[in-house]
Amino acid sequence: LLKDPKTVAVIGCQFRGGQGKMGVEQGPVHLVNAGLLGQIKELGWNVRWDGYQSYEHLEEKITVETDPNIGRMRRPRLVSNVCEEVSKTVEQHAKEGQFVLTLGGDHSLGMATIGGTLEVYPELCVVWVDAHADINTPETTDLGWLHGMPVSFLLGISNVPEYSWTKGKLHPSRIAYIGLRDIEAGEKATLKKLGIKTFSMHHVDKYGIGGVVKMALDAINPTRERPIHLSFDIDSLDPQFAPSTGTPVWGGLTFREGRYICEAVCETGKLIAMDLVEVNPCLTDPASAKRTVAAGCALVRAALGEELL
Ligand code: EXY
Ligand code: MN
Ligand code: MN
Ligand code: MN
Repeated sequence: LLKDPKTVAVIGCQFRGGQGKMGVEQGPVHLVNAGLLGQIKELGWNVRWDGYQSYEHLEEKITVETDPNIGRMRRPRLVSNVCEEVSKTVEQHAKEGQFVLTLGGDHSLGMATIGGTLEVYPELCVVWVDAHADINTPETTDLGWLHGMPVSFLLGISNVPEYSWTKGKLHPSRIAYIGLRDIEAGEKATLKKLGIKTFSMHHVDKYGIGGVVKMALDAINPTRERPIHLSFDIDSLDPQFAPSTGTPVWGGLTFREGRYICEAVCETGKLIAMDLVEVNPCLTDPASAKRTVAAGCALVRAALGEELL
Protein backbone atom coordinates (compact mmCIF):
# COMPACT_ATOMS: atom_id res chain seq x y z
CA LEU A 1 0.00 0.00 0.00
CA LEU A 2 2.74 2.46 0.99
CA LYS A 3 5.14 3.11 -1.91
CA ASP A 4 7.85 3.85 0.64
CA PRO A 5 6.69 1.18 3.09
CA LYS A 6 9.30 1.58 5.78
CA THR A 7 9.35 5.34 6.07
CA VAL A 8 7.26 7.32 8.50
CA ALA A 9 7.14 11.07 8.11
CA VAL A 10 6.68 12.68 11.51
CA ILE A 11 5.30 16.20 11.72
CA GLY A 12 5.38 18.03 15.03
CA CYS A 13 2.41 20.42 14.85
CA GLN A 14 2.79 22.88 17.66
CA PHE A 15 -0.68 24.34 17.18
CA ARG A 16 -3.15 25.35 19.88
CA GLY A 17 -5.40 27.78 17.98
CA GLY A 18 -8.34 25.39 17.76
CA GLN A 19 -8.89 25.62 21.49
CA GLY A 20 -8.34 27.96 24.40
CA LYS A 21 -5.76 26.41 26.70
CA MET A 22 -2.01 27.13 26.63
CA GLY A 23 0.32 24.16 26.42
CA VAL A 24 -1.11 21.78 23.83
CA GLU A 25 1.44 23.24 21.42
CA GLN A 26 4.07 21.64 23.67
CA GLY A 27 2.62 18.19 23.05
CA PRO A 28 4.95 17.33 20.15
CA VAL A 29 8.02 18.51 22.09
CA HIS A 30 7.26 16.27 25.07
CA LEU A 31 6.46 13.28 22.85
CA VAL A 32 9.76 13.65 20.98
CA ASN A 33 11.70 14.35 24.17
CA ALA A 34 10.27 11.13 25.61
CA GLY A 35 12.22 9.34 22.85
CA LEU A 36 9.38 8.64 20.42
CA LEU A 37 11.48 8.96 17.23
CA GLY A 38 14.06 6.46 18.53
CA GLN A 39 11.27 4.13 19.61
CA ILE A 40 9.86 4.23 16.07
CA LYS A 41 13.31 3.54 14.58
CA GLU A 42 13.60 0.57 16.97
CA LEU A 43 10.54 -0.88 15.23
CA GLY A 44 12.45 -0.88 11.93
CA TRP A 45 11.07 2.30 10.39
CA ASN A 46 13.08 5.04 8.68
CA VAL A 47 12.00 8.23 10.38
CA ARG A 48 11.64 11.35 8.23
CA TRP A 49 11.41 13.98 10.98
CA ASP A 50 9.79 17.06 9.49
CA GLY A 51 10.58 19.09 12.58
CA TYR A 52 8.43 21.28 14.77
CA GLN A 53 5.97 23.43 12.86
CA SER A 54 5.35 26.38 15.17
CA TYR A 55 3.06 28.68 13.06
CA GLU A 56 4.44 31.80 14.74
CA HIS A 57 4.75 33.23 11.22
CA LEU A 58 0.99 32.86 10.89
CA GLU A 59 0.17 33.92 14.44
CA GLU A 60 2.07 37.18 13.83
CA LYS A 61 0.23 37.76 10.56
CA ILE A 62 -3.23 36.73 11.77
CA THR A 63 -3.57 38.37 15.16
CA VAL A 64 -6.58 38.47 17.44
CA GLU A 65 -7.33 41.98 16.09
CA THR A 66 -7.32 40.77 12.48
CA ASP A 67 -9.16 37.53 13.24
CA PRO A 68 -12.49 38.41 14.83
CA ASN A 69 -15.02 35.64 15.47
CA ILE A 70 -17.10 34.46 12.53
CA GLY A 71 -20.42 33.76 14.20
CA ARG A 72 -19.33 31.92 17.35
CA MET A 73 -16.17 30.49 15.73
CA ARG A 74 -13.01 31.65 17.43
CA ARG A 75 -9.68 32.34 15.67
CA PRO A 76 -11.27 31.03 12.45
CA ARG A 77 -8.74 32.53 10.00
CA LEU A 78 -5.71 31.40 12.01
CA VAL A 79 -7.03 27.84 12.23
CA SER A 80 -7.91 27.79 8.53
CA ASN A 81 -4.49 29.05 7.45
CA VAL A 82 -2.59 26.65 9.70
CA CYS A 83 -4.71 23.68 8.71
CA GLU A 84 -4.37 24.49 5.01
CA GLU A 85 -0.57 24.53 5.41
CA VAL A 86 -0.54 21.27 7.37
CA SER A 87 -2.85 19.68 4.82
CA LYS A 88 -0.33 20.37 2.04
CA THR A 89 2.53 18.93 4.10
CA VAL A 90 0.57 15.78 4.91
CA GLU A 91 -0.52 15.39 1.29
CA GLN A 92 3.07 15.69 0.09
CA HIS A 93 4.33 13.00 2.46
CA ALA A 94 1.42 10.73 1.57
CA LYS A 95 2.19 11.30 -2.13
CA GLU A 96 5.76 10.18 -1.44
CA GLY A 97 4.27 6.92 -0.17
CA GLN A 98 5.27 7.50 3.43
CA PHE A 99 3.26 6.71 6.55
CA VAL A 100 2.26 10.14 7.92
CA LEU A 101 2.36 10.61 11.70
CA THR A 102 1.08 13.99 12.88
CA LEU A 103 1.75 14.91 16.50
CA GLY A 104 -0.56 17.67 17.83
CA GLY A 105 -1.46 20.14 18.85
CA ASP A 106 -5.23 20.35 19.06
CA HIS A 107 -7.72 18.29 17.06
CA SER A 108 -8.65 21.05 14.61
CA LEU A 109 -5.61 19.58 12.82
CA GLY A 110 -7.85 16.62 11.92
CA MET A 111 -9.35 18.62 9.04
CA ALA A 112 -5.81 19.11 7.74
CA THR A 113 -4.39 15.62 8.13
CA ILE A 114 -7.39 13.70 6.75
CA GLY A 115 -7.92 16.41 4.13
CA GLY A 116 -4.36 15.72 3.01
CA THR A 117 -4.50 11.92 2.97
CA LEU A 118 -7.90 11.92 1.22
CA GLU A 119 -6.26 13.69 -1.74
CA VAL A 120 -3.89 10.75 -2.13
CA TYR A 121 -6.18 7.91 -1.01
CA PRO A 122 -9.71 8.66 -2.26
CA GLU A 123 -10.91 5.27 -0.91
CA LEU A 124 -9.72 6.18 2.59
CA CYS A 125 -11.72 5.36 5.70
CA VAL A 126 -11.28 7.05 9.07
CA VAL A 127 -11.23 5.62 12.60
CA TRP A 128 -11.80 8.60 14.94
CA VAL A 129 -10.94 7.72 18.56
CA ASP A 130 -12.21 10.43 20.87
CA ALA A 131 -14.43 11.24 23.85
CA HIS A 132 -15.94 13.87 21.53
CA ALA A 133 -17.36 13.77 18.00
CA ASP A 134 -15.66 17.02 16.90
CA ILE A 135 -18.47 17.39 14.36
CA ASN A 136 -19.94 20.76 15.33
CA THR A 137 -20.91 23.15 12.53
CA PRO A 138 -20.81 26.96 12.82
CA GLU A 139 -24.53 26.70 13.60
CA THR A 140 -24.27 24.00 16.29
CA THR A 141 -21.05 24.92 18.05
CA ASP A 142 -21.54 26.27 21.55
CA LEU A 143 -18.04 27.33 22.58
CA GLY A 144 -16.87 28.15 19.06
CA TRP A 145 -13.52 26.39 19.30
CA LEU A 146 -12.48 24.80 16.04
CA HIS A 147 -11.13 21.60 17.67
CA GLY A 148 -14.80 20.69 18.19
CA MET A 149 -15.53 21.05 14.44
CA PRO A 150 -12.97 19.36 12.14
CA VAL A 151 -15.18 16.43 11.06
CA SER A 152 -17.91 18.80 9.84
CA PHE A 153 -15.41 20.38 7.42
CA LEU A 154 -14.15 16.98 6.27
CA LEU A 155 -17.77 16.00 5.50
CA GLY A 156 -18.47 19.27 3.71
CA ILE A 157 -21.41 20.20 5.95
CA SER A 158 -19.84 23.42 7.25
CA ASN A 159 -19.83 26.13 4.61
CA VAL A 160 -17.52 28.95 5.62
CA PRO A 161 -15.81 31.00 2.86
CA GLU A 162 -12.60 31.20 4.88
CA TYR A 163 -12.50 27.37 4.72
CA SER A 164 -13.00 27.11 0.98
CA TRP A 165 -9.76 25.09 0.70
CA THR A 166 -11.48 22.20 2.53
CA LYS A 167 -12.92 19.86 -0.10
CA GLY A 168 -15.47 18.04 2.04
CA LYS A 169 -14.62 14.76 0.34
CA LEU A 170 -15.12 12.45 3.35
CA HIS A 171 -18.32 10.41 2.94
CA PRO A 172 -20.28 9.74 6.17
CA SER A 173 -20.07 6.00 5.50
CA ARG A 174 -16.28 6.17 5.66
CA ILE A 175 -15.85 7.29 9.27
CA ALA A 176 -16.44 5.40 12.52
CA TYR A 177 -16.05 6.75 16.05
CA ILE A 178 -14.78 4.83 19.09
CA GLY A 179 -14.80 6.13 22.68
CA LEU A 180 -17.61 8.72 22.49
CA ARG A 181 -19.03 9.98 25.78
CA ASP A 182 -19.39 13.79 25.57
CA ILE A 183 -21.51 14.78 22.56
CA GLU A 184 -23.55 17.97 22.17
CA ALA A 185 -27.19 17.96 21.06
CA GLY A 186 -26.39 19.47 17.68
CA GLU A 187 -23.72 16.85 17.09
CA LYS A 188 -26.09 14.02 18.03
CA ALA A 189 -28.57 15.32 15.45
CA THR A 190 -25.87 15.48 12.78
CA LEU A 191 -24.55 11.99 13.57
CA LYS A 192 -28.09 10.59 13.37
CA LYS A 193 -29.01 12.48 10.20
CA LEU A 194 -25.89 11.29 8.39
CA GLY A 195 -26.12 7.77 9.79
CA ILE A 196 -22.52 7.88 10.97
CA LYS A 197 -21.22 4.77 12.73
CA THR A 198 -20.66 5.57 16.40
CA PHE A 199 -19.33 3.37 19.20
CA SER A 200 -19.63 5.04 22.59
CA MET A 201 -18.16 3.82 25.85
CA HIS A 202 -21.45 1.99 26.40
CA HIS A 203 -20.71 -0.15 23.33
CA VAL A 204 -17.15 -0.72 24.49
CA ASP A 205 -18.51 -2.09 27.77
CA LYS A 206 -21.24 -4.08 26.05
CA TYR A 207 -19.21 -5.70 23.24
CA GLY A 208 -15.65 -5.34 24.45
CA ILE A 209 -13.06 -3.38 22.52
CA GLY A 210 -12.38 -6.33 20.22
CA GLY A 211 -15.99 -6.47 19.13
CA VAL A 212 -16.20 -2.71 18.73
CA VAL A 213 -13.12 -2.47 16.49
CA LYS A 214 -14.41 -5.35 14.35
CA MET A 215 -17.84 -3.73 13.98
CA ALA A 216 -16.30 -0.34 13.23
CA LEU A 217 -14.09 -1.76 10.48
CA ASP A 218 -16.96 -3.94 9.18
CA ALA A 219 -18.95 -0.73 8.76
CA ILE A 220 -16.38 1.46 7.04
CA ASN A 221 -14.00 -1.11 5.54
CA PRO A 222 -16.02 -4.31 5.00
CA THR A 223 -13.47 -6.05 2.75
CA ARG A 224 -10.55 -4.47 4.65
CA GLU A 225 -9.26 -3.16 1.29
CA ARG A 226 -9.59 0.54 2.07
CA PRO A 227 -6.60 2.52 3.40
CA ILE A 228 -7.16 3.63 6.99
CA HIS A 229 -6.43 6.97 8.67
CA LEU A 230 -6.44 6.74 12.49
CA SER A 231 -7.16 10.06 14.22
CA PHE A 232 -6.46 9.44 17.89
CA ASP A 233 -7.43 12.08 20.46
CA ILE A 234 -5.64 11.24 23.70
CA ASP A 235 -8.74 12.39 25.61
CA SER A 236 -10.43 9.20 24.42
CA LEU A 237 -8.49 7.50 27.21
CA ASP A 238 -9.86 7.73 30.71
CA PRO A 239 -8.26 10.63 32.63
CA GLN A 240 -6.58 8.11 34.97
CA PHE A 241 -4.41 7.09 31.96
CA ALA A 242 -4.24 10.43 30.14
CA PRO A 243 -4.86 13.22 32.67
CA SER A 244 -2.91 15.92 30.87
CA THR A 245 -5.35 16.99 28.16
CA GLY A 246 -7.60 19.99 27.64
CA THR A 247 -11.07 18.41 27.73
CA PRO A 248 -10.87 15.31 29.99
CA VAL A 249 -14.06 13.26 30.41
CA TRP A 250 -14.57 10.53 33.03
CA GLY A 251 -15.42 6.99 32.01
CA GLY A 252 -13.01 6.59 29.09
CA LEU A 253 -10.94 3.89 27.46
CA THR A 254 -8.38 2.06 29.53
CA PHE A 255 -4.84 2.32 28.27
CA ARG A 256 -5.12 -1.29 27.05
CA GLU A 257 -8.34 -0.58 25.16
CA GLY A 258 -6.72 2.40 23.47
CA ARG A 259 -3.65 0.39 22.64
CA TYR A 260 -5.78 -2.52 21.33
CA ILE A 261 -7.43 -0.18 18.82
CA CYS A 262 -3.98 0.78 17.51
CA GLU A 263 -2.79 -2.86 17.43
CA ALA A 264 -5.91 -4.06 15.62
CA VAL A 265 -5.89 -1.26 13.06
CA CYS A 266 -2.17 -1.87 12.45
CA GLU A 267 -2.90 -5.57 11.96
CA THR A 268 -5.12 -4.79 8.96
CA GLY A 269 -1.98 -3.73 7.10
CA LYS A 270 -3.95 -0.80 5.71
CA LEU A 271 -3.02 1.96 8.13
CA ILE A 272 -1.42 4.83 6.17
CA ALA A 273 -1.58 7.70 8.67
CA MET A 274 -2.11 8.47 12.34
CA ASP A 275 -2.76 11.67 14.28
CA LEU A 276 -1.97 11.77 18.00
CA VAL A 277 -3.51 14.98 19.34
CA GLU A 278 -4.55 16.94 22.43
CA VAL A 279 -1.62 15.97 24.65
CA ASN A 280 -1.20 19.08 26.82
CA PRO A 281 1.75 18.50 29.18
CA CYS A 282 1.25 21.88 30.84
CA LEU A 283 -2.06 21.20 32.56
CA THR A 284 -1.04 18.80 35.32
CA ASP A 285 1.84 17.92 37.62
CA PRO A 286 4.96 16.60 35.86
CA ALA A 287 4.28 12.95 36.77
CA SER A 288 0.77 13.11 35.27
CA ALA A 289 2.11 14.85 32.17
CA LYS A 290 4.77 12.17 31.81
CA ARG A 291 2.15 9.44 32.15
CA THR A 292 0.03 11.05 29.43
CA VAL A 293 3.02 11.44 27.12
CA ALA A 294 4.12 7.84 27.76
CA ALA A 295 0.62 6.61 26.88
CA GLY A 296 0.77 8.62 23.64
CA CYS A 297 4.15 7.14 22.72
CA ALA A 298 2.87 3.61 23.38
CA LEU A 299 -0.21 4.17 21.22
CA VAL A 300 1.96 5.35 18.35
CA ARG A 301 4.31 2.36 18.72
CA ALA A 302 1.34 0.00 18.65
CA ALA A 303 -0.01 1.64 15.50
CA LEU A 304 3.43 1.27 13.92
CA GLY A 305 3.61 -2.43 14.64
CA GLU A 306 5.06 -2.92 18.11
CA GLU A 307 3.91 -6.36 19.26
CA LEU A 308 3.73 -7.62 22.82
CA LEU A 309 5.10 -11.09 22.07
N1 EXY B 1 -18.00 19.56 21.87
C1 EXY B 1 -17.25 20.61 22.59
C2 EXY B 1 -16.98 21.77 21.64
O1 EXY B 1 -17.33 21.67 20.49
O2 EXY B 1 -16.40 22.75 22.05
C3 EXY B 1 -15.94 20.04 23.10
C4 EXY B 1 -15.00 19.67 21.97
C5 EXY B 1 -13.73 19.08 22.48
C6 EXY B 1 -12.86 18.78 21.28
C7 EXY B 1 -11.73 17.92 21.67
C8 EXY B 1 -10.74 17.71 20.63
O3 EXY B 1 -11.78 16.67 21.13
MN1 MN C 1 8.72 14.34 2.32
MN1 MN D 1 -10.90 15.44 19.34
MN1 MN E 1 -11.68 14.95 22.43
